[in-house]
Order: sequence, then C-alpha cells, then structure tokens
Amino acid sequence: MTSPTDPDCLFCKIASGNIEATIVHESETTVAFRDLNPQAPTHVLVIPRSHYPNAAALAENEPATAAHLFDAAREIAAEEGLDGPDGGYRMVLNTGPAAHQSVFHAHLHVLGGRTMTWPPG
Ligand code: DGP
Repeated sequence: MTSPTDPDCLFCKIASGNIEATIVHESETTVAFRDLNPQAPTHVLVIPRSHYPNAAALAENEPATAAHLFDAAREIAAEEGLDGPDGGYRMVLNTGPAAHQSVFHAHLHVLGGRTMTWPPG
C-alpha cells in the first residue's frame, strides 16, 4: 500500500524537507520537530510521514503508525529529560476544530518542562 501525502499540506512539506523545521527525531514512519509556537519549555510535534487529517483517521487506516507516534514520544521525552521519577510530560492529540486542531495532518504534541494544570482549557 502507498502511504498518502498531500502536496498542499504544511506538515507533509515539513516531513519531506520542503519546509524547514527543527527536527528532533525521525523514523521510517514518523518525524518530530519543535513547535513554532511553544506552550511549554519542551513542545515537540510528532507526525506520521503519511497524511491523514487527524489521529482518528490515522488509527483507523495505519494503526501501526499510530503506535509509532507514541513510541517516538517516549524516546523524545527521555532525550529531553522529561521522564524522571518527579518529571512528566503531556501527550495531546487535538482532534477536530472544537478541540483546537488547526493543522489537519495528524500530530501528537509532547509538552513538558513545566508543571501542567488540569483540566486543559
Ligand atoms: P493543533 O492546534 O493541535 O493543530 O497544533 C498545530 C501546531 O502546529 C501548533 O501548536 C503550531 C504548530 N505549527 C503551525 N505551523 C507550524 C510550522 O510551520 N512549523 C512548526 N514547527 N510548527 C507549526
């Protein structure tokens, strides 16, 4: 099966190297880069190389790749020193406009380096 891409998608362009980003992690199926508008000292976006509009569509069509996002997040959290016994980090998958999704290519936010609050806004 050929993985879908969208030539007009911002995150597809980052994944292919056509738009610059600060890449922190790469695998065969995922790319991770620093968020342009960080909401925490560490704010990394982990995306699939294939284009799906949100995490639900990714999970339905490429469940193995969806799992790879979480594995990449785990490795990034360790590399960024967020996984200590008193540490922690938040993984966020905004799905749909009402959840504040603004880029419609599935992405997992990894946020850490400060104490988080609950409930999320
Ligand atoms: P969301 O609101 O969940 O769709 O998150 C989209 C995130 O993408 C938001 O936190 C800002 C980030 N972002 C948007 N455009 C760019 C860009 O061109 N480069 C980078 N590195 N991040 C971007």
